[in-house]
Amino acid sequence: MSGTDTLLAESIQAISAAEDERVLDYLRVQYLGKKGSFTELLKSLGNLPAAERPAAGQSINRAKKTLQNAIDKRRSELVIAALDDRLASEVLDVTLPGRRQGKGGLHPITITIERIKKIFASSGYVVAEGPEIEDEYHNFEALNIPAHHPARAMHDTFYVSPGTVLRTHTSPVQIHVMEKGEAPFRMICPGRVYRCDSDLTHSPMFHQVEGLLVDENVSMADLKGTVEEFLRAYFEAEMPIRFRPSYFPFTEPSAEVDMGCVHCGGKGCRICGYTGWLEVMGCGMVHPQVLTMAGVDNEVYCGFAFGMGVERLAMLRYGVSDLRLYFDNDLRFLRQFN
Ligand code: 2NM
Repeated sequence: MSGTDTLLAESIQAISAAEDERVLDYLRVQYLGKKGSFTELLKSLGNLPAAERPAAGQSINRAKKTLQNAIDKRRSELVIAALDDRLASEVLDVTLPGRRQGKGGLHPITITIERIKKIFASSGYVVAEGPEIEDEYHNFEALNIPAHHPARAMHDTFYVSPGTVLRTHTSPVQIHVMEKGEAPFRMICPGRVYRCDSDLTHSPMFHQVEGLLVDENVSMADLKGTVEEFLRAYFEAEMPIRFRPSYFPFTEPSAEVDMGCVHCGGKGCRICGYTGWLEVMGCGMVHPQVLTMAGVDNEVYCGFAFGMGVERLAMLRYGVSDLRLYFDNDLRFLRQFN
């Protein structure tokens, strides 16, 4: 075997064993570069007898071409192998489900207020809102609750400063509307109210919806029909209802509305205190004094009003057993309403 053949065999062997492009480039320079083995071989042609030089020269050039082809082939093998490695390590399964943005939802108290608003809106009631910080006049005096009246103590008021309170009910909103507008009125007032009272069944902040209708010849029968219709719509069922005489300074007469116990169906259980009835709202005919103070002529107009606790109504409808669940913001609880 000639020197050229030996060098070609050796170099081909080395090229096919090259494990990356860097090594391959190094070998190319070693064999074919300006000072490479094949170049040296060509330079040594001069040592041969003149007659042998053309054949030897051709043989070396053929070997160089063969080697260059081997280098090109090895290079493309390495490029493909590198690409296969990347494809294997950076594999992405496009059929996997995406990571979705979690969807928010409304709080059950908000859902309940919206439902109540919708029911009354269908009877022409407008929604009125007002400030949570009120003057004592609108929270008390205008509602026929004078200073030193026991009803003030009853309300466990939070005082912001002398003469200014956190509203203990949403009735002051109705007083504002009557003061500014002209009868007749038909409104519901949802919102936060505050009472210094906190235990298993009372939260210092809770939500109320109060309703007020003022017109000519409004009767207690209108009030009873309105309350009955509302509870039927709200609970989506025919509910047994009873009116029980009660007292509020701002209504006369006044009544407490009871509903057949949703838990025991009226048989009597722990929930209803073994009476078969649950208290769901208070109501009455607006006291003529309240109308007069708000600038409504009580010789022409009269009206009824009612008030209910949203948390309590939501508990009854959704079967929530603990008032505090509404304020914990535990997503496991909140998600059940959406
Ligand atoms: C209740 C019960 C009875 C009431 C009265 C008024 C106003 F402003 F017209 F005088 N608003 N709301 C009222 C009456 C509220 O809640 C238990």
